[in-house]
Amino acid sequence: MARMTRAVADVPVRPSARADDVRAACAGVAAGALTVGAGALVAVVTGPSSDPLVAVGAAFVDATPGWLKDLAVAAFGTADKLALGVGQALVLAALAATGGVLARRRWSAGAVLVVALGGVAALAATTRPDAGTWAAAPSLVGAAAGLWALQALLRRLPPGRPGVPDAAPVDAEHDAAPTGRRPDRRAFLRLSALVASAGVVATVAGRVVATGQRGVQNVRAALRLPAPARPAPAPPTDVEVGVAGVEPWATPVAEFYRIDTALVVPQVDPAGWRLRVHGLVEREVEIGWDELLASDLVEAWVTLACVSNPVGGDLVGNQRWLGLPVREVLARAVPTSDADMVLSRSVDGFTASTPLEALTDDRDALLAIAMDGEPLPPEHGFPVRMVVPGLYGYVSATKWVTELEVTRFDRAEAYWTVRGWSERGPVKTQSRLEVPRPGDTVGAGDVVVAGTAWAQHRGVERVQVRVDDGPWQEADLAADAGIDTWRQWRWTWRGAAPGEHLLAVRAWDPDGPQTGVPAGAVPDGAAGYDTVRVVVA
Ligand SMILES: Nc1nc2c(c(=O)[nH]1)N[C@H]1C(S)=C(S)[C@@H](COP(=O)(O)O)O[C@H]1N2
Ligand SMILES: [Mo]
Repeated sequence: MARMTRAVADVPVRPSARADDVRAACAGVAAGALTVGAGALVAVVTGPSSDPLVAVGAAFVDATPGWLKDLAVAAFGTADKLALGVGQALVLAALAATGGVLARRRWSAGAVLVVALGGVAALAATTRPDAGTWAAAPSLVGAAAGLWALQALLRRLPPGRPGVPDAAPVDAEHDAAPTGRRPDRRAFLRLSALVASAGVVATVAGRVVATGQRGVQNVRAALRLPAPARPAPAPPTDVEVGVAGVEPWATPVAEFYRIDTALVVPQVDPAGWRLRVHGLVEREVEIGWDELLASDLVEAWVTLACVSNPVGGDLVGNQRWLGLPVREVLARAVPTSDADMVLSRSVDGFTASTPLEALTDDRDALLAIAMDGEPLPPEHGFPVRMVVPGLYGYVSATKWVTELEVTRFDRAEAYWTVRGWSERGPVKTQSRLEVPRPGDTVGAGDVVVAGTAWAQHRGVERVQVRVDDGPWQEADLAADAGIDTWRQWRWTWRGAAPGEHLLAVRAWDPDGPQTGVPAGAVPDGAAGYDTVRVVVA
């Protein structure tokens, strides 16, 4: 017994003090969960973007340097929002645990941390582009609830623990005879778990109610779309090459890639939607939803691509869009002769810089209200978004759009330009090898190779395939549905010999073949040949 006491005394912090710290950390995490939950409940009244977690996350997204965001997209792809949420939860849990430990030693230290965090969240919420008058309320109420819970829990820390490390002589007896305190510990843990669960339930309930209540799902479901004044021509019947494993020519809406900075999908009621056109114009123009619906709408197939799409990647999709040509709204506003750019802005503060010319020439640049004959899904920009053939989404495809500022490239910068991406983003001519897939083993003899190529608003003229260091060979193109959409291709590899081979593909637009020089996505889109390594058995 004496030897044991000796051994324990060599440790600078008494085990009992350490156990108290662990409990205080638990109290901190539980109080943290309650903070978040209370915030989420208040946000039911004050709006989803005022939810402390959402507001801090959104501010973080906007403040993240471009390279880090690119890294996140590269690592997590379209799951980047989930990754952010998990990261946020871990950081918050660590801070909350620290707050608990601090507060046990010195209440004011823990309290300062809680108040500081609440203040940061309140600041983030009030500075969001769509912040309402009461945006700070969820964070402040949350912080108050957290303080209250933390104090209540720390008061119930099991007794008989002086607490401060080394403050008391080690009392092995004390730890060796816990029988009397066990119920206290249990009660404390039970209470902590209860507070934590209340926080989690409140968070989930708050989020669900907030989105459901403000949700535009019902409005969207009841909408009747007008018939297009100019319907899209039906795509040619042989627009697909008929090879299993090639992506469908028309991307199903449910599978259409989604990229945006919005942590909660903006819920925009069409009844209140307005588009304001201002800046370098002879007269400001405003147009509402009813007026938009009453206009002559046109329909067009357009392939939309993300600048972050890696070579061979799937951040690209083709759909039939219905909308009002942007040039008609601009024609009413009459841009002045010195204007060369339109900065479109969304409800949540995203901006894109589109060359004025791309919005006034004869291409189908649309204020789109539908894809695949249905109102836009909320995550794709309901009720109105832009779609501009030939340009990456980040400089053209503003979702939840409410503002067009006619301006100049030397006068204004868009969301991604500030973060290191090019101010202009014409889509690079690209081709993708979809069959066979990397690592596939194929039988010797004739092997079907197929995929998709795009060169929006220029048109895919040829596609060629190369095996190892052999010559480029001409692939067959599927039917042409216009220069704004992608085009499928196939090629039969005759007499494929056993062994490992590297297939490469390249597309041609009217200016020649796409570049084979590899480039990463930053600053203006990935380049290089898509290659696939296969084994011929
Ligand atoms: N409001 C808003 N619009 C936006 C974005 C955004 O972050 N916010 N991202 C753009 C980018 S980078 C792309 S690639 C397209 C993607 O459109 P989708 O999600 O409908 O496929 O939306 C564009 N429009
Ligand atoms: Mo994008």
